[in-house]
Amino acid sequence: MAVSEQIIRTPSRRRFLRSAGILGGMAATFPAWADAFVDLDLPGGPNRRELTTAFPQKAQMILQRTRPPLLETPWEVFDRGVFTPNDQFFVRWHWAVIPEAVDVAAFRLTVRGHVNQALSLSLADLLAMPRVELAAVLQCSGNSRGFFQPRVPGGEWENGAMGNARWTGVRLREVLDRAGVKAGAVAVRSSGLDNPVVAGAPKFMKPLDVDHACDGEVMLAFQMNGEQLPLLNGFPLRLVVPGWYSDYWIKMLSDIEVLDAPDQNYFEAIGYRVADTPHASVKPGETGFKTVPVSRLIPRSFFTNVTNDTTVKPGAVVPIRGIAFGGDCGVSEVELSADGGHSWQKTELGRDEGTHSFRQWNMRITAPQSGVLSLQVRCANTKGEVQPAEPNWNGGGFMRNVIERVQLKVA
Ligand SMILES: Nc1nc2c(c(=O)[nH]1)N[C@H]1C(S)=C(S)[C@@H](COP(=O)(O)O)O[C@H]1N2
Ligand SMILES: [Mo]
Repeated sequence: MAVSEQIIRTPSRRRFLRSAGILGGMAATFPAWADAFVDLDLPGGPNRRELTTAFPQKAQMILQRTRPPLLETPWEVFDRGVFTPNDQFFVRWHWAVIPEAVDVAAFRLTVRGHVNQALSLSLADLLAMPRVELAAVLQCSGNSRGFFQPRVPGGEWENGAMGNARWTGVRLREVLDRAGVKAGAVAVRSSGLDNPVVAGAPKFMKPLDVDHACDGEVMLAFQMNGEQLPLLNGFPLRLVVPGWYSDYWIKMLSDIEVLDAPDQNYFEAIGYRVADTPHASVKPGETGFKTVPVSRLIPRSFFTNVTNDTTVKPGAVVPIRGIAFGGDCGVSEVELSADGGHSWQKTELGRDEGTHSFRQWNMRITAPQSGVLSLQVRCANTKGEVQPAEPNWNGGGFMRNVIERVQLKVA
């Protein structure tokens, strides 16, 4: 019980300022970011990244950028379980004006626009409403961008711009019902406490269709894995949009505007759009295609306990495991191929934590007597969508979901 007390009581504003103070002290602490380094093994490099513990409420993370912070989850974390710990959950912000502390007593969420009654809700108001909880994968649409060839600009992530958490909060639908959405409303646009660094630059915001916003799954979450949200993951409140890419999951959510016309802001009308083609794929240099906003997740699966650096003994029986997710629906099956994709064997699936969660998969494979053990893994979701054998390509580096491969040495 007492989530409300927990949120209101801890951390105190003073303690929070202290723990979050490092954000303000960035310039002063530079260049002492690194505790260690990691090699991301991306095509075309550069591959060396610093590992840092310099960010508040975060354990060791891969430093992709300092300001605004872009922190990737080290890959080993995904082998430890299907829930990604808060202190190693990835971080991505568009603009660098991010509050270093949020006063939970003064915090208000406004709900306005095409509604009968504009609202200004405190955290206590929200905490008094009925709660929902579900597990869901949060994945940046640019996750794995560093593998795009030819290379595209943007955060050169390996595969760690994703995570899975159990989210607790209140339904967006209930909040909208309180305000009373007027007839003719088409979209619900959310934004947070962060701001652009220069005047005239667009604030980060994203809309959902009214029907989607009211589907009963879209949630205003104040807890992640049973704890309050880390500041960098959106404390005190964030939107959770199960089955959709994370650009819709607005952090430090402070404003909800109901629109009576399609949203024309930059991040919907211009940014975060992809070709309306299979796998959002185009040819490098291609123009003139129709675009649509990045939206629902598509299936992916990964190896977590073996990499291209793994060596196995000749003839050994090797346990192979990983994680998968279905996208905007559940995982139907995860299959492994040890013969270049000619034949596929079903892996054993771990516990089902819910439609939108990571799911673990397991398999035992016998290594050959010499050479290499080449493996591929693919996920099919409950809609029958399967990962493609060929990587997609687009200029934004969005929506990669090609079948993953590893090559183990036998020696
Ligand atoms: N307020 C706010 N919310 C935001 C963003 C942002 O820049 N500002 N970035 C979005 C994008 S593109 C991603 S990938 C996720 C990252 O969430 P995380 O930092 O909790 O991993 O936040 C989303 N929500
Ligand atoms: Mo993102």
